[in-house]
Amino acid sequence: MFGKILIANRGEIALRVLRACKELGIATVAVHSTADADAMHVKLADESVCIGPPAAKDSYLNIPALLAACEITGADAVHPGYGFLAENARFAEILIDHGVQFIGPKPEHIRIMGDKIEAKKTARRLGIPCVPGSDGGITSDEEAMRVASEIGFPVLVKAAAGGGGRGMKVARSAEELSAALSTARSEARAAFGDDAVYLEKYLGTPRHIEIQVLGDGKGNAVHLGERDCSLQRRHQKVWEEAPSPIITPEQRHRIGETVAQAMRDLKYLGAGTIEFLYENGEFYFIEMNTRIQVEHPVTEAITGIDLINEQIRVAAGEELSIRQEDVVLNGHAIECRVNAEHPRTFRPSPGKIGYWHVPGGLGVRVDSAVYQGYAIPPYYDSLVGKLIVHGKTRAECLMRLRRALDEFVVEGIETTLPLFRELARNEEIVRGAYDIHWLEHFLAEGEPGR
Ligand code: MV4
Repeated sequence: MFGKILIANRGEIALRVLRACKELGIATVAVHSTADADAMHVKLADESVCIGPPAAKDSYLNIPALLAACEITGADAVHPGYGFLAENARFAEILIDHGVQFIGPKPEHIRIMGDKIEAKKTARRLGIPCVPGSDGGITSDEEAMRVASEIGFPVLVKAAAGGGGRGMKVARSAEELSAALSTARSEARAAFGDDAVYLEKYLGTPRHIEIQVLGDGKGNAVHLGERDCSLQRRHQKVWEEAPSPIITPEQRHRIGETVAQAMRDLKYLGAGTIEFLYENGEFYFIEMNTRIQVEHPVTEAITGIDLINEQIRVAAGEELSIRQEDVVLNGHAIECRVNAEHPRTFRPSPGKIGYWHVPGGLGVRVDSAVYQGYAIPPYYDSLVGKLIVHGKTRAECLMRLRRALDEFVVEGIETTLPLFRELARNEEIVRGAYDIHWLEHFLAEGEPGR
């Protein structure tokens, strides 16, 4: 097992990793920018190293500074959290070349899944159902037209280097296809320096459902059920829940087994998420994330499995603590991402937190790295905390969520808490009747001029 782990991140996920390290008896190193000198992860770590100025590109993304911090402190592994360098295959390789373990998947798997065309080819080869579309990249208008007439309009042009909603263009008819291709291509070239694109059937009203997996890199892998992350705004998840209110145990078993077997065949190492769109009873693979995700606590709540602990242990060469037959899904969990933003306009609201009171009690977890009197810096994402609520049934979970939201007090900054108080009481949300467009429609309804 590792003796000392450097946590190459900040905020609540840095704390989450710290806690797992402490429970494993592993020493911790925090790194921070000059803007984060008084951040909670710095206070709670055994040691800390300042790695640069506020801008992430000069600090949390600064690979030479992180390598130096490993060298100075004698850390033998790095946990990247999510975001920043978590899905940078080159970073993983560089660490390994310097004798430092990367707590995450093998670099080759990070690289494959980072290229959405390669990811889809790999998924298809492994027997995972995919959205109908081109077999690889599209190299001409004629090829695009041929694929589109096979699958039918509307179609979606996606950038190979994209993901998370960047670099997509819909073509509703043959007339729109050529323009969609060239726009997607030039946007992708500008944004990613790579203009490779591919084509998919456009699904109109799907849900976003993702499966959590864990692998030991030696051919053992398990799935931990799904999360429904359909409630998003501008490709930012807002509310996530597990299990999905619309998936049957049979569907869960079938897609879960397919995905787990694929990860065994790949000899996947660490935590991963396979993202699907779900429409009319069918799952369609879109992307794979090779990192721990923000919403991992809902899976922890219903499985009782400590995902960060598993990530660390398998990275150190140990076996998974669980076999598939030991995985039992228990009750229902919902996570709300509480952001320092105006609850309707989503304008960022950094600044000093006044009164801070978090809810507690049975089935309530708050993952946060802020504290009363802490000034949220304007340089990073606006997440101030995640409220995760667990209950025996979805109804109990929703009741507990309403109670917990009413207990939560944050003064001094604006937060999205009022939005969650509305959502937790909304009749369609309570029924589980929502798709990937529901939240944006809901938010647009109160807007003037609509
Ligand atoms: C799609 C789609 C419809 N059809 N692919 C957006 C983010 C990226 N991960 C994939 N995305 C989508 N891919 C096909 N073939 C609709 C979306 C999409 C979306 C997906 C998940 C959650 C929210 C979304 C919001 C808008 C569009």
